[in-house]
Amino acid sequence: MNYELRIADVGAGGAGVGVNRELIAAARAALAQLLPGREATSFEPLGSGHINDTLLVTLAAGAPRQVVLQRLNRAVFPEPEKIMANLTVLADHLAARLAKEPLAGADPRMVVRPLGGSAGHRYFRDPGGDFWRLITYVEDAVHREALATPEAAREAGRGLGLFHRLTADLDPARLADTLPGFHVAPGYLTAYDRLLAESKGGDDWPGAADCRQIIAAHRELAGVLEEAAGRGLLSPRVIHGDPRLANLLFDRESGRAVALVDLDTVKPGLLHYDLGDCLRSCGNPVGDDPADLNAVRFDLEIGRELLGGYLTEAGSTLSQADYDLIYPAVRLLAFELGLRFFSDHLAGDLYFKTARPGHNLYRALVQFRLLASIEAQEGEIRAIVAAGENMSNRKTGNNEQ
Ligand code: GN1
Repeated sequence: MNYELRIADVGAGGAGVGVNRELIAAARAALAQLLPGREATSFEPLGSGHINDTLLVTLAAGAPRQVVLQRLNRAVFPEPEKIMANLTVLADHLAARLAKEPLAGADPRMVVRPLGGSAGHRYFRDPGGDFWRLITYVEDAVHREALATPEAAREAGRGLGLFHRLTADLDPARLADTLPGFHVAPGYLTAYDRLLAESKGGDDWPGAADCRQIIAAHRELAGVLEEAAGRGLLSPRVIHGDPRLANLLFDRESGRAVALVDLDTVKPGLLHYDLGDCLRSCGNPVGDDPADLNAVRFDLEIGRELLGGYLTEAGSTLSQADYDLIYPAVRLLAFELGLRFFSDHLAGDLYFKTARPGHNLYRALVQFRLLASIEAQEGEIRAIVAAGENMSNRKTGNNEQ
């Protein structure tokens, strides 16, 4: 099955040891369908996604010179047509907003569009049933392994805030739910319970008992956002769904936030899943897959700057309940991702790509360390949120709350 191919095995330009020739050949065939007549000079692996296979394609001549070609993981995204429709709705909306306020701090490169094919058919299904699509490559932009300076952390937050602010007037009902159940945390708990009952053996590995114990102690946390939504405190908005550090792009020269990429999970959802995930991911300076588990922690300085940057863009769209739920959301998102990794370990590593046996178990332990660090600093994180709320209210003149 094609999903066993690892993008990391693919050499730039299709040459060299470890080249995954099958992927390159399939990519060439897809490109010929999507951009007939355009020759590719190289295919290079792009990004560090755990789900899709992503290639940066350089074309021999003409414009654009570089495009992103992706083979979607059909086990995760069984209805790719919905994703393509969402991408177009989002790109059109962002382009219209940017045209209305060209000087508002947003970069035109944030509009990532489906390319190739003809309208309505901007994808290609290969003979094996895999789904390929082409999208805009965001030029002169880089992603960061870590947020090493306060400015970088602020920009990361501003990037997500911009996305939320500019989509605040896009009716979420215009977007399809590309991945039902995604980021509905109680569902992950139900799936976990089922896997544990079926027990395929992954629950006796070193570290697995710790995971089970942590999950047992946090069961009540899973419902925190859905319950708030049930009480009418939160309502669906347009969310990105995966605003981890690797999906934020910064201008190569100025370091300003340029775009949020990996838009397959854009859908109607609760904003706090985004904000919690961004804080969780960016706030851990050693990343989601560090060499040393003991180095994992939530960094308050990054959290403060990131939230500050976020609020400069999106603060005016937040209610009192939104602010109150920021700390629970950061805590939840570290827990949720740990639960998802551990569940995939129990299932036999079916969902997230892995580099070695036990990889998903290790990733789960990383998130649970992060969870512990977040909980140990609850008072400090709540104080950062309160300070951000005051600052934002002062700026918008909203002092009643
Ligand atoms: C997956 O595709 P990628 O690697 O950006 C996952 C996210 C997780 C992330 C953890 C559709 O994202 O939810 O937070 O791995 N995406 C999906 O690294 O499940």
